[in-house]
Amino acid sequence: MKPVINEFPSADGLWSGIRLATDANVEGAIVVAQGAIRWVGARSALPAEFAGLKPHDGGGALVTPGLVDCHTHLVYGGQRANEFAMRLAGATYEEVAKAGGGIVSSVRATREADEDTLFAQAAPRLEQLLADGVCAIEIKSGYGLSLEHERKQLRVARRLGEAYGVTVRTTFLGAHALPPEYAGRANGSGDYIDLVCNEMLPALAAEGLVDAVDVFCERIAFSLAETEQVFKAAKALGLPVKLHAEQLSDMGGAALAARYGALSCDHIEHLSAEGIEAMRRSGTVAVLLPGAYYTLRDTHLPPIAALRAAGVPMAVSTDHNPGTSPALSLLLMVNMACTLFRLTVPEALDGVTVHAARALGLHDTHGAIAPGMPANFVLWNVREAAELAYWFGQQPVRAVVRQGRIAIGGNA
Ligand code: DI6
Ligand code: FE
Repeated sequence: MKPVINEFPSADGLWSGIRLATDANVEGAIVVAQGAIRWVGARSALPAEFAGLKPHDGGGALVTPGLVDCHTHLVYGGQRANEFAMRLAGATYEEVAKAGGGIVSSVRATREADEDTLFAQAAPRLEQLLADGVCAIEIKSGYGLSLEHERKQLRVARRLGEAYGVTVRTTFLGAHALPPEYAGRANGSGDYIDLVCNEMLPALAAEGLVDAVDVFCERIAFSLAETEQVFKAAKALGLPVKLHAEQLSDMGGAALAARYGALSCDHIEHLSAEGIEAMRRSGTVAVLLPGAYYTLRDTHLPPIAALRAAGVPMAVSTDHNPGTSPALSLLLMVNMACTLFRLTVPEALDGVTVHAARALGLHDTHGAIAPGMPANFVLWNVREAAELAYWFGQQPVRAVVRQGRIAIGGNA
């Protein structure tokens, strides 16, 4: 497939007729040179040396940093609308999983699809997310559950990044579920985790396919001890870790992850006070996933007030996946983080920019508009930042500058 990025015009020049979300009452200006932010501030303070650069008129748009979707399972085969129906009829997520549905049914469909098929299925989903101003995205494996099929997923993730000119961070989630061929074996779970740690992870890391390592630590997935085994293997390879922690129950996963300096703990509906304190000490980001909470019709809220009081940075993400969060709009997650989780608007917007970048270890290059950083920013057709959380189902993007190119709204 032909890369689309080559068709995007350069964003180099002087962007004016914009209002920076940080100071929306005055006209702002951004200077982009060789794809990076050269200068940003009030138009009235623009140094004369930049005044003659190629002009880009923002038409009064509000500007924020490019959004970062820091937790997705974007690459998989098939879809699972049938399980949605089962749950509507009363089945729980855990019951669906035990009945042979759940993650394992996506594993079947993912194994059956070849790389090009997976790419073709994931590409339109990525395009939907990009249309909301996403400039960096995490994509996890975890629907292959064997070396060959995890490799295939991660390769597709890398190819998507290259084709669309979007920053992709790959996360190896081999410890997502027990593959069917290990289920029912005497030491199936232990044997599979050995395979994950001793064969799959080292091989995929050597191929440059792994930016971070994640585990689904849960009653229906992997234990705390198994999680630690995977973390040790990641650390031995110098890879950062993150964790699906305390989504359905308090397993103590967040405290463990914090001990390993985790970039983030995600879901965390059942996070304890000890978990919060551990995350605070280690600087671990709390990733909130309102799409999964909503889809599962969960009622156990993550401990937002306590996280806020402790000063733990909170990110917000789609958790896009075929089972529990078939969400394709990060802005909708901003709305839901406010309405369902009671984040303030600034918290929710920080959650999809600066804190989301931190959750991926990308805070030096994403989540802010600052001199020296690659140019990733969004022009929005709104008057004030609160509108980004207020409207839902609307697509207010006017233009997107991604990696120094005008990826959307090229005539701006
Ligand atoms: N937690 C989730 O919400 C997803 N994975 C995970 O560990 C669900 C994945 C799925 O149901 O396919
Ligand atoms: Fe997830």
